[in-house]
Amino acid sequence: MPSTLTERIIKDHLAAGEMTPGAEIGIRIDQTLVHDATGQMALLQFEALGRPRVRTRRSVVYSDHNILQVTSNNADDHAFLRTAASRFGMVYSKVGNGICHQLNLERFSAPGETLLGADSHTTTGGAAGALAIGAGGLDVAVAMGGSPFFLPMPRVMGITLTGSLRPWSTAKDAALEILRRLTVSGGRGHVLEFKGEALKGLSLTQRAVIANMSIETGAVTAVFPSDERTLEFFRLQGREADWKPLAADPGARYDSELEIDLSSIEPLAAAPHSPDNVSPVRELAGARIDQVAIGSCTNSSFQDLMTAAAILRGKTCAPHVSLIVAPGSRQVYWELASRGALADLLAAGARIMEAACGFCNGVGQAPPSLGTSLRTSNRNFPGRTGTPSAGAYLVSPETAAASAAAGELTDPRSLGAEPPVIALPERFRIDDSMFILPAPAGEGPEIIRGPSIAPLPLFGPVPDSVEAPVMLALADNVTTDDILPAGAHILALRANIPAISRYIFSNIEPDFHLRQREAGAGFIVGGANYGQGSSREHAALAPRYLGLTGVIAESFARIHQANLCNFGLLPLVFVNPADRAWILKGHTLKISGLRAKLAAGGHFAILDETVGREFEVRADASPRQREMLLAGGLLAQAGASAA
Ligand code: MIC
Ligand code: SF4
Repeated sequence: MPSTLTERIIKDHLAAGEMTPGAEIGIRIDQTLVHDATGQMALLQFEALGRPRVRTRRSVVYSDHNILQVTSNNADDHAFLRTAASRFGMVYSKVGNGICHQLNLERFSAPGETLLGADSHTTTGGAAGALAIGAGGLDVAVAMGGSPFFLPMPRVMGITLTGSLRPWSTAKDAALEILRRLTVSGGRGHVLEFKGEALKGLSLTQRAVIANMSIETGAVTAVFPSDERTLEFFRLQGREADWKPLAADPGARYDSELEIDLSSIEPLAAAPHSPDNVSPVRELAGARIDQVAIGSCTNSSFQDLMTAAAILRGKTCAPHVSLIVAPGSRQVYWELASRGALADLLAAGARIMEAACGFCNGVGQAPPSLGTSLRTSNRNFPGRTGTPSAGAYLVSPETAAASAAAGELTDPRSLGAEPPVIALPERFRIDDSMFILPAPAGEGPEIIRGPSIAPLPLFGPVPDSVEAPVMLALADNVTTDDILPAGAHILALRANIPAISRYIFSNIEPDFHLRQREAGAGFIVGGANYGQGSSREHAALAPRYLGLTGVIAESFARIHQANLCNFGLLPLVFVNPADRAWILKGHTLKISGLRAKLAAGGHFAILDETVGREFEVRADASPRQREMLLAGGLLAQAGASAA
């Protein structure tokens, strides 16, 4: 049977299970990545699992998120990551080297390999023909130890691209068009596999923008074939030897199909507060803006920033607008500097940031209260900018640059018929000196544990009976930014669960943590696609630490569902979704004989004692995950002990 590219890579890496869509499979992982928001926990967990050294082909720890250093926490975290990485056999990427996904593409991506990253935008690696998947830190820790990564066998959505992008329409607009069509949940359970004649017209950098934002549709990941355009990028990186061609077999069958004519796409923007709230820029033109931020792992490549600089050359950023530019990597930074583009940006009044995530998840550059930010990043969830009352539009670098000069949301086509043409060098400047190689096996430094690193919390088994309140009843598409908000002050606590737990649901109810602690146990009621967005396992780990028992929802986002199971929190789905309407905040729910019910398949009734009515739920958990839940989570099941 002819295989899709997705099936081909999975087949090559299959370690457990059968490739039946929806059934749990285990796949072997070639490469992993973690960073300084997820890596502290992942490395503590790796240590607790008792593995002396990683068993992957390559594992990299990046410092790119937690960079503001307002207190000593960030630097303490980095010292921990650097020394633990060296000891455990991982490459460490220093602060200033760039954003993990951009760096992975530049230096480590490999067609046909699997990459598991403790970051949802690991999907970016699909641009180079890898099966690149985001997961919680604990799942990545397990994979670093050489064990398979488990996930439901994805369905494959074939997305055929036809035509070619018109002047001023970009890969970002194509990514937004996909979101407009699929919404933030339309990709759930699927790998988006790209094909079609139009691929010839898309560079790896453009493909990366689309692969990056595929996670916003809820997809497992996206994958592009590895072809001449892929080779072109590998040449620029001096890595021709890492390239190989890869494509789906002719006649491969897809579970569903979508066709997108690139020539029909015009400049688009996702308006506050969801990446699928997409409209043509021309319909939104004139909207007030206070800030323009160009960068993030979506749009911070050489081509993106050179284009923005060329648009801004000779222009000045509007007086009321703060213009921020953050290159994706040191390589991009260097190329911008050596070609005079940095000077153009400076002359236009841009504030040049370090090569890191920065503004993208509220680490600095928070816009003013009730302000509006125009960003080239991938998420505009409420509060994501670091300012709870601000809103953000997601746009291309072209739209961002045009708008910065005009002082309002502006269609870049107003700048003339042809956008700037960016010539590529023969080869980018290669300097890997900010990647620190690990110490040889058996050697390595003492692991530095500064005051920012708290011991790993371990939890007991699921109780046999629960009587607990509904703590919150929430809408559809709850994001992990809602559960644990973004922002530098919160991110600085990623290695300290007791401290970070104070911020759980804090944008919804500032004192939620006190109420949850007092209640001891509790449930969250949610709608469809609960836990969409980031991979942060803290959004499961910290609620569990506060005593939460489980979440009852219509459906869960893949990564968050796995994180809930990993930390022994029950992910329960309504058998009859209409029940959600009458189960209100403050009601008391009762489950008895829970352990036996979970062991028997996890389909049972819950009594709402407040209204005296029962409703049915099903544990959204594989048999492996139900065992894990019974044990109290993955670490408890593995008999892990904290350092
Ligand atoms: C994000 O973009 O939301 C983050 C910050 O990169 C997260 C990682 C995290 O919060 O730990 C992600 O995408 O997984
Ligand atoms: Fe960093 Fe933003 Fe990309 Fe997340 S989405 S990895 S915060 S740049």
